[in-house]
Amino acid sequence: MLIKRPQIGAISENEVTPESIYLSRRSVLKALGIVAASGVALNARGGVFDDLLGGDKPASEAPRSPLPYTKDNQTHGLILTPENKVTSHNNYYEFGTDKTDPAANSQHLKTQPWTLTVEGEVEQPGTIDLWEMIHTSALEERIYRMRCVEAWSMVIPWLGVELGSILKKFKPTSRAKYVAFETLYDPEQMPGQKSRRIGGGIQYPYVEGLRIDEAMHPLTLLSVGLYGKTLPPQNGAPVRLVVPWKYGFKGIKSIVKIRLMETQPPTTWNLLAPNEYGFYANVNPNVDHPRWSQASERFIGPGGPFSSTRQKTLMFNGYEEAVASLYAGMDLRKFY
Ligand SMILES: Nc1nc2c(c(=O)[nH]1)N[C@H]1C(S)=C(S)[C@@H](COP(=O)(O)O)O[C@H]1N2
Ligand SMILES: [Mo]
Repeated sequence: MLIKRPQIGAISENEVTPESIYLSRRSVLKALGIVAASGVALNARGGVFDDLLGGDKPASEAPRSPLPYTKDNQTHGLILTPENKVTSHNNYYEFGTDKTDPAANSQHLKTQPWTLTVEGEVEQPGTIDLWEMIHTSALEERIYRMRCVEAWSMVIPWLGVELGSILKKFKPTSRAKYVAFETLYDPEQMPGQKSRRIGGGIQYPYVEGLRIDEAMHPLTLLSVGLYGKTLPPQNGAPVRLVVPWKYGFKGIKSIVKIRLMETQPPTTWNLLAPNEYGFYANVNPNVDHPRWSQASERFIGPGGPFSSTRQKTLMFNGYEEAVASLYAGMDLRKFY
């Protein structure tokens, strides 16, 4: 079996605190000699808690424009994570590995103009002028749960278009079995790509992938905004992927290239630690991460800057009815 049970001395489920979850993910990087131990304990802003939850106030913000969109009427009673938390507690290692680093370090990212290339197994490869797409598409709001593999979660009102509707325009061939995505590679703008210490030692550009049926699923969103406005840089401006039934790391940010492929593409976290992060990365409370439980999560919702609620993690992050059929007959412990 590929998934390891926690070993003696490892944290058990009921001992899991926000700090230990965070530190345990960082420890992969530490074991690889990438993150200095001293950097874990405290940061300049006053410690691990600040780091974990993000600042309460957003850092100096790049301008965001309001966008027209159709409201999501299927919120299923979800409580939204406040906008200031969505935009101040982030993972975007190109701008640093602490939760507050992306908001602090990404505000000057140049997002205009922006070209998205679509190539590979398509009859009509080409490019998308991203801002033209934003201004000419019927944008939808989608209120989705977001579950990070580190066992924290949010509920975010995204704006975007179904990825499938975009891909169809390029006419995928019958050989298109997978879709690969790539983030901008620009070390001059992204300090984490210049320095292994800042960027956590992952390989850049950040790459991700989906099976073609996952990419075509109506829940899969190419997102260009949140909370009614364009995306802030720290959340992946100007365009990122949102796949709500998968762990957050599948949601690749600031995408410049989409390639349809016959074979399964490599993915960033899987390249770094293949026994811990799989290609599928479907949210699954029954398949633990080798070093921590995935049965529950810390929901970052309304309330003070340090408040969060422990809740059960749902199969496929609550989207089981919509997506379980994609994995019929698959061993989800093997294909984690
Ligand atoms: N290019 C890039 N995309 C990325 C990441 C990253 O480090 N680089 N982090 C991923 C992880 S681990 C998560 S949980 C989500 C976080 O998205 P958010 O900051 O908008 O909540 O982005 C994902 N996309
Ligand atoms: Mo994540």
